[in-house]
Amino acid sequence: NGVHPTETLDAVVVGAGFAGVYIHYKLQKAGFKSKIIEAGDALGGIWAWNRYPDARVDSQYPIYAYSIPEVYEDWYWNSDYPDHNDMRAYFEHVDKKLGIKKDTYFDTAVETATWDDEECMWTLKCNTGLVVKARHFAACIGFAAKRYFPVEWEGYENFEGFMCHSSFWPKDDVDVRGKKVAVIGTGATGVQIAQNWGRHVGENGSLKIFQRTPNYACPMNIKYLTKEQQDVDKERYPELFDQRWVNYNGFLYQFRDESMFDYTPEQRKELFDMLWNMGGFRYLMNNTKDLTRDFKANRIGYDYWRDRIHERVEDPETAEILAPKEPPHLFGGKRLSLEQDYYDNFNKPNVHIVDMKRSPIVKFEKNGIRQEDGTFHELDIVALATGFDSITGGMNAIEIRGKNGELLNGKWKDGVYTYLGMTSTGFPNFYFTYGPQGPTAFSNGPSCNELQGDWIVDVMQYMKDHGLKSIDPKKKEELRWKQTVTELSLVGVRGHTHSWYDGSNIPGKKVEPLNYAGGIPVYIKEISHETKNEYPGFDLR
Ligand code: NA7
Repeated sequence: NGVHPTETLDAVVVGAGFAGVYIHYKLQKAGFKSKIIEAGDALGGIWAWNRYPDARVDSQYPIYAYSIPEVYEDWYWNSDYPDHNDMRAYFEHVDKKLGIKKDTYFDTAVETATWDDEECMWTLKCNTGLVVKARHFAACIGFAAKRYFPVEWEGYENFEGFMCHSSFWPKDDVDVRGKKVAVIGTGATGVQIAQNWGRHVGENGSLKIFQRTPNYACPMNIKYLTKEQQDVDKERYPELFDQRWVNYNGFLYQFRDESMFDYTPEQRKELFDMLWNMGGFRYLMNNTKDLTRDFKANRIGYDYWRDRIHERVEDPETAEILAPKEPPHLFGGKRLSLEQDYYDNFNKPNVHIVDMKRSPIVKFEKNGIRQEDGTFHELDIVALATGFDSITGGMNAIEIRGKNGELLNGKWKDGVYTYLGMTSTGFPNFYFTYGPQGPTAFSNGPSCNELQGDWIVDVMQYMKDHGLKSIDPKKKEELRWKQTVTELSLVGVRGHTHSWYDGSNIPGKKVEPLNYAGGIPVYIKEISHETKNEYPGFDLR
């Protein structure tokens, strides 16, 4: 009759993306009874939702994947930056190897989660009627679970063409050939959609890209991979996956120890050219360390980037909007994106940039978009690539009640408080991954998720071994962590730039550092201090 009986578990995991699948797999292996609850209809998290054209991983092969040998031993990628089709196929493979789907409730959204301090159990209630009780509750819902539609634009409902947010794309894709199409937003997502539509819109169609802030996109320089090459690489996988723990971002490379000023201008150009040609985030993250620490070095880095973009865009006015003489923000302060032919598309007569800084969008009308200065853009298809209420939005959307009925979204209303970016005082036996005050946006997703997943499962194992019923971080440790996160955020360019990294993309949201900027190796020291010393920062019961 559609009504589920209450299910009692050791642990309930919410979200079947990289983190949720990993934690569930580890719990199964360790003999815990756990299940996953997933709002979507497939494994993969963001990769199950992200179906927009050219949605592609930005972290280079092979580390945007699990380090689990039984998963990688017979898995082969098509390219070193897999696309969303590859990622969905990958999660099918993961399921074949690890058997995750059978333990997952799909199409099920958690509405409330309530802690019972006597029983030391969480009760989760879902939109399908499912009720789950569990000792431990791990929220693995990712940093982009709540999409954002700009609130100041009027008349979304009046538009009679096709409109879609990047995170909720039709499974059949959208045929843009010969149509008048627009992409709004030029973050990592907007750049990917725009370059794809630039390829496919055809001579009889047109593409307008609405930009408020230029994205400092760098070349992806994608390479297609052979099976033979991957077999050779696989021998080194254990060593490569271990390198994630010694590099700041959980990548296979990091900033150089030298300063940009240790180089002559000629040597510097040689270095920049090399990093540029290698592609990916290397120009930013494998550059000299002062690129993101020193304003003068940052400007040199910006100017090189700007020159490279101006080389590719023929119309000087368009080039100036895409890469202005004066940097609109510090290089690396906002999330860069990776592109293939994004900039080249602007050389086509039917691809145009629309500068929203000069004149913002005010409303949608029946046949298009109106800007403040009255300019009207007639359109058939609009992609909204306007981002997310990132990092906290997904968790805040669930009614999570801890001790004394305290609501998590109430506690976090005027600022986020966590310990180690994985727990929060007053919410015992509650853990989260890839969320606030963790390395989240400053790290490779799977690296961060495996690291945090291991730590969380270790906590559960320790409690089981010691007959403990509840673990809750001490208030003073939570305050210390907030201070640490704040102090670290002031070092470097990110502390001087506003973006979704600090919540400022959402009107009314508290603006504060949402990511831990100490880097993966130092984060490992912090979290393993707790594990090794039997959780001195927590109250155990
Ligand atoms: P982002 O990076 O938040 O980008 C959103 C884009 O939408 C960005 O260009 C914004 O301009 C633009 N935007 C948002 N609101 C407005 C309003 N009100 N007016 C004009 N323009 C607006 O989201 P993405 O989906 O691209 O990427 C999210 C992350 O997912 C990405 O970084 C990867 O880690 C994966 P702005 O820059 O704010 O001027």
